[in-house]
Amino acid sequence: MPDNLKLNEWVAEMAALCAPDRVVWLDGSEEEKRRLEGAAVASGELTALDPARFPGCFYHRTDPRDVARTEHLTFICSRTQAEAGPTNNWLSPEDGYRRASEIFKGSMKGRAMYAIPFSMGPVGSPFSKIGVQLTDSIYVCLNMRIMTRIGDPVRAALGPDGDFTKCLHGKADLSPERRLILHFPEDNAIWSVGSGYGGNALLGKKCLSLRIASWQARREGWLAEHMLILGIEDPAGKVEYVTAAFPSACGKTNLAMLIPPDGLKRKGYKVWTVGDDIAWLRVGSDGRLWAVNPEAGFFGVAPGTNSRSNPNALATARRNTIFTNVLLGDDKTVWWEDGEGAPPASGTDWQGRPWKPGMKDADGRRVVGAHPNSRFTAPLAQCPSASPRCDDPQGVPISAVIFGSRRARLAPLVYQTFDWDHGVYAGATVASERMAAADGKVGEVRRDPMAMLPFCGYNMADYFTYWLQMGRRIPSPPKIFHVNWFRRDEQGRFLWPGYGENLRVLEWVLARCRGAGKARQTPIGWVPTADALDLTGLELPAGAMDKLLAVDVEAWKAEVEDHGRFFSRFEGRLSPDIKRQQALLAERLAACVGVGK
Ligand code: GTP
Ligand code: SPV
Ligand code: MN
Repeated sequence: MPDNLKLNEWVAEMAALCAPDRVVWLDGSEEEKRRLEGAAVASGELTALDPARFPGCFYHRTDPRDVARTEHLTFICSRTQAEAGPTNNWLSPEDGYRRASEIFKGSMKGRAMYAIPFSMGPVGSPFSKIGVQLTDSIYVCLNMRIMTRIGDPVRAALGPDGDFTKCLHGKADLSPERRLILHFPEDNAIWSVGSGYGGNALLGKKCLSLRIASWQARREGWLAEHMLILGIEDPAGKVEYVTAAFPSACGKTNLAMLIPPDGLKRKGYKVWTVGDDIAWLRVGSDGRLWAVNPEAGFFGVAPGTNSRSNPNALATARRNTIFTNVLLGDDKTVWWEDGEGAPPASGTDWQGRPWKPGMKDADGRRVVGAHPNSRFTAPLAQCPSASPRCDDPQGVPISAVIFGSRRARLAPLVYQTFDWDHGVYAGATVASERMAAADGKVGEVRRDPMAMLPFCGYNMADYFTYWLQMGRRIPSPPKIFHVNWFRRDEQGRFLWPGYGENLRVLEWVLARCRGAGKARQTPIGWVPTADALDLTGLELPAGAMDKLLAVDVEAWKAEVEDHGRFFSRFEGRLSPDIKRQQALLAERLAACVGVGK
């Protein structure tokens, strides 16, 4: 192995701080995997599942106070606060290092510190980024092994003087009072302490591939986004790719693994999964936008995953998978709400308490077995719809970029924006009901621009400006759309069946990219005409399609005012082109009082 002086010095320095018994370098081998699994089972960190029904699978429970990303404890430690912007928490680098050092100090005494060299993107690709994560958690090691490419090949690719993101992680005492997730973009470093939950602890994921990468991307001329990537193959064998940005727990994994609905089967579509959470986008030599998934696995939401909603996810997570905070059956199976089949007769819930089906709490409410944000970690290669292009260092060319969110009202099922700048505006004004993926009030609507509010590593006003500039740099830019699978009727029921049926919307999206697909012009963009989507075999209640495609002008006027309130947070830093888009939208709405409903 080539000696990387900078790496060795840094590891020595971090080991001096955390004081582990020993430092163990991960090589990425199968033998090493088995050794780590054995050690984790022996210590109780992991439980091996029934090998007949869940071969190679393990169960893990995090501390009940540590089951989601903690955004209020997540900081961008740029030199100036202005660089982090009003939507990020900020600490000066000095304060960040000092406060975290106090928690890290001596925290690994008596235990091992593992060093994980990992590559985001195929090993050795010029577009990939290398990180080295130090951690005292075997659970983290085994998850990183699934989610990223790790070990000796990465260390070899790093070479004697290659650059890498310095990622320090420690569990400490897991108390929220002593938890910090810190990003030092100028130092290319991440320090995370006091959490063992995925998004806080698997530092290759949100910390590196979005917060640090978005910062690097702006300097290097590309984009790091919270997006799925999928390919749609038509019967002639032509595959077109789209990316979609939806906030956490709003349907990326599901859309990325979509199975064509019965009514469209006759058309012979195939859907290929390239990624379900993160896309790195670059302008290709052909002038199009190209997307790479830097990850190698899925860290997917378990509840709601069943053979009707997402059979591909279920098949992917049948072996070699780590289940976190789901229900553990006494028969060494796992189960979750809206999962597959009947729950086990008895088990342990996500809080470590005995559980039986149908249990009620003191107030008569059903006690759930799995936490709403419980997850499975599974290798992408096991997905039946995994694209053969997943490891292609160039990635795949993108025809459409889709923004989406959970909105009970307002946003129609789908609309196409008029041009790139309008598309950026639609992305910048995404709002969604909060889900359980992060601590906070579930159901509350908040602005989540480009689904990146918790993940943009720099000032969001600059991020909008950068998106606008990118549009000028892509000779053949993708078209930009907005979707909403979550519109509800007066009784609060979903108007759209969603899941596989979403292919009907993607079909229209791709038709629009080719200059086909019927649409009417509305103030907010191009909306499908009532007969534009192929609804063969789909029984919708009478009037549902009209409600799904309605544009309520008065409600949109109020929405634009709210855009203004959100943008006012950015004061003098907001691009005039964003303000222009807002004025244009307001004008279009004003010009059509009462119409367009
Ligand atoms: P992160 O991994 O947190 O970034 O989330 P994600 O965007 O990948 O979310 P995921 O696909 O796991 O979806 C989370 C929840 O949305 C699950 O409860 C799904 O059942 C539900 N969901 C996904 N797609 C649809 C849909 O088309 N319609 C409806 N009604 N629900 C959906
Ligand atoms: C999300 O919350 O958007 C996730 C899960 O994809 S985590 O990795 O925890 O961020
Ligand atoms: Mn995500």
